Amino acid sequence: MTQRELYFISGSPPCWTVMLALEVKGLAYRQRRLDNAKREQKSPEFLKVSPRGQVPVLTHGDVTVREALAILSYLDATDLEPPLFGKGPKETARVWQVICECDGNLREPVGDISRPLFRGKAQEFAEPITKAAKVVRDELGLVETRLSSTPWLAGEALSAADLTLYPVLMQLSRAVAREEAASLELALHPIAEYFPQLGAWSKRIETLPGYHNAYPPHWK
Ligand SMILES: N[C@@H](CCC(=O)N[C@@H](CS)C(=O)NCC(=O)O)C(=O)O
Repeated sequence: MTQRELYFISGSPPCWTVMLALEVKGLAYRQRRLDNAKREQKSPEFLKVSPRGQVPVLTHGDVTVREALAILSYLDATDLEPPLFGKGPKETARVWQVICECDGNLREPVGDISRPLFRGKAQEFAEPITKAAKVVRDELGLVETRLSSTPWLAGEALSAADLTLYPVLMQLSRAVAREEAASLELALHPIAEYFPQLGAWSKRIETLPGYHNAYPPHWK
């Protein structure tokens, strides 16, 4: 059997998305963790695999795939069950819609909140953090409404949409839980208190088989 290898940085949302997908599909793979503090992703050796020095990267025999969504679609093509991009046009469209909404509307403001908070710069960046929090709250409100009618973001089945949003939400959740965030009153912590459907959905993800294998090692 051809070995799969996944290059990743612990805690990186797109890497976590791919790891969850591998676990959900029950696919064996070797974890190749790169140390961001040592900038291992910019080593000459790794730049041959990923010219931008970015993760995730999946290698599988003579195939190398970069970009989380491209990797998910590769995994669906080699091992369909369970399908991550829907069964039929309506579900497929919904999966992509949610992914595009997450990438277009949430990823950046979540980064604007989490980067300064992780670096202990809450006060210095109080204004942009507060602004980004408003955008995030509005967007999560829309997700909350969606989850009041279906268990998963694209309908009745888990999909790439769920695996894309979950790590982004966890990044946010860790950031806003920091002590320095309290004085900013972002109305995002704990997320499940403000968005109960999202809280219940997170719990569903957390009971998926293999969830713990995909959990960022430096958070354990
Ligand atoms: N669009 C890419 C994003 C890749 C990306 O931004 N990776 C970050 C980790 S979240 C990275 O490799 N950062 C290290 C660096 O740029 O040096 C994907 O979804 O795979």
